[in-house]
Amino acid sequence: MTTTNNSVNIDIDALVIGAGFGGVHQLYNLRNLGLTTKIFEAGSDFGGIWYWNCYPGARVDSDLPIYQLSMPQLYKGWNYKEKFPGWRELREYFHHVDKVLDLSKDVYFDSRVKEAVWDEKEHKWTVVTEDGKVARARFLMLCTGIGSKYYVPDFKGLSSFKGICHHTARWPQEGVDVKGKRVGVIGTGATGVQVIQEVAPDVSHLTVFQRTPNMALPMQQEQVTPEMQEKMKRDLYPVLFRRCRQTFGGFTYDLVQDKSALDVSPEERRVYWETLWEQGGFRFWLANYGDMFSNQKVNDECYAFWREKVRDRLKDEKMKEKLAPMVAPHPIGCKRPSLEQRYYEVYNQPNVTLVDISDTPIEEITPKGVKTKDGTEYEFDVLVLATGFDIVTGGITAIDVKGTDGKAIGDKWKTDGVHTYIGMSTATYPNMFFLYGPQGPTSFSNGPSCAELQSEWIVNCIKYMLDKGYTRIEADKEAEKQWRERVLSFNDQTLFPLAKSWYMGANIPGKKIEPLNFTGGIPFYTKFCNEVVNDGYRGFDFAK
Ligand code: NA7
Repeated sequence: MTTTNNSVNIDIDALVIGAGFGGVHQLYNLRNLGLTTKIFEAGSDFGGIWYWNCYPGARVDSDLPIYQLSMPQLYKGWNYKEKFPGWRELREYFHHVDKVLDLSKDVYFDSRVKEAVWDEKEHKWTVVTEDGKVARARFLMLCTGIGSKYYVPDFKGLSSFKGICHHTARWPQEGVDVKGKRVGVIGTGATGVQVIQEVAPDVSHLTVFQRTPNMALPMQQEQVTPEMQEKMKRDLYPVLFRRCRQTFGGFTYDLVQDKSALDVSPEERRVYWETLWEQGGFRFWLANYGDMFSNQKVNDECYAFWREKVRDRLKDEKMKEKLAPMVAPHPIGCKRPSLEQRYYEVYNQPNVTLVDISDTPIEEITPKGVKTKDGTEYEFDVLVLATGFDIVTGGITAIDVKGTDGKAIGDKWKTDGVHTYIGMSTATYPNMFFLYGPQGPTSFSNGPSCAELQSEWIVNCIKYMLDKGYTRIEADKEAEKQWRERVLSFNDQTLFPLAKSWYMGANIPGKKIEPLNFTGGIPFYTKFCNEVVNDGYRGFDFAK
């Protein structure tokens, strides 16, 4: 229920929603432009996704050092403990950012925005939170991230469950003791894989409900020392952060674009793939031959390699077929792979059951646990819903954002499909920008790389407006139509449409099936955005 909060009623230059990477970058840089800027953040602390996702095993899939902002004043005073840091470290990182950039004074926490309405007369947004805070602002920045709206399937009887049940994105901040408990996990996406491998050593029995096997890749986690990082900071960090702007996914490694996997001998391919496997992380995905994403034959070869590696680690023949089937359920790499550390060994444990719900779907949740269509009831003390998010668009459409025609953005995109101009702006919603959102290079990217480059573009655009005395900017309808066509045509040349994935909006019943990301990679995207600027912000209309 909405309560009023008359103590906060502000008139400012820019209102940022969200205090994750994108939000803090915006706050700092807009303030540096001389704009009065505030953040409304739904959580009680910084971190965005890392505030909410404190489930067992939550950690990032980007490797050292690139999962941080590239500002020297930040990285100089910061060292991670692990190559792939977990949620606790990431929260500490955000506290470091807060301290160095002096952010807290401009952030309202526990402030979930419910609506934003454009005022055409004043060229301003009025933004209201659930607890009644009001901000009037010239510019509105939606830094809501890709995973701020979690998704719970409409399971019959869910509320009847008598044990402990949480979605991973609403895991209690104080944690849940799973030691010696009977635990069920529904979902084997990136999150499910992390939970499963983390809790497996502690529970009395683990039951995994899998609909589609995750084509998980080896993380190759390492502990890292401050000495190692200090040395890298001197010699390498600037180069590595620059490199992130030059690669398809904003990582330090890149797809092989100059040849097909089929141009080289099977032996050369094998050697390359073994190297990627050993180096770990997303390399088998985003440093592979680029035509893995467009050529079915290449994709089949990649899958065969992956399947052999996984099957080698499993003892039971039935488990091999469930987790790494002979026939791939979808092209490898076209659903988000998880990075795993000991995931497959979990299924060699005698106290682990894998229920294939593509064969026997979940019928209902009962007071004791989960009942499947074949009548079996699995009993639990703890039930984990690792069922994902209304991803990429959900954080934006959850807010009742009304533009020049008074239509809510969610309704508009639902009917017409997602329309944006260069993934940062949309027609009829003037002076509103979003980053790390739809139709950008978002979901194949290292988060901070993508957020930073979009944030910088937006800040430069606002600087341009201030210099020219403009108070209004709006994306042109024809320009955004063309950008949508570009997004669709890039995607049509890939195998992504063949997978029922959240990249295509296919994980949420009723959501329009369409590519939510630009699949042309960061260098192409950046070049296009720069051309827009060089052509005097082609595709945008300005007014005073
Ligand atoms: P994902 O990748 O969307 O995974 C959700 C999982 O839940 C996936 O295994 C789904 O099976 C399963 N699921 C979804 N709905 C149901 C129903 N109704 N019944 C049974 N199982 C279901 O979300 P994650 O949280 O793992 O990852 C999200 C991303 O956020 C992550 O990749 C990062 O980039 C950030 P399916 O595969 O659809 O058959």
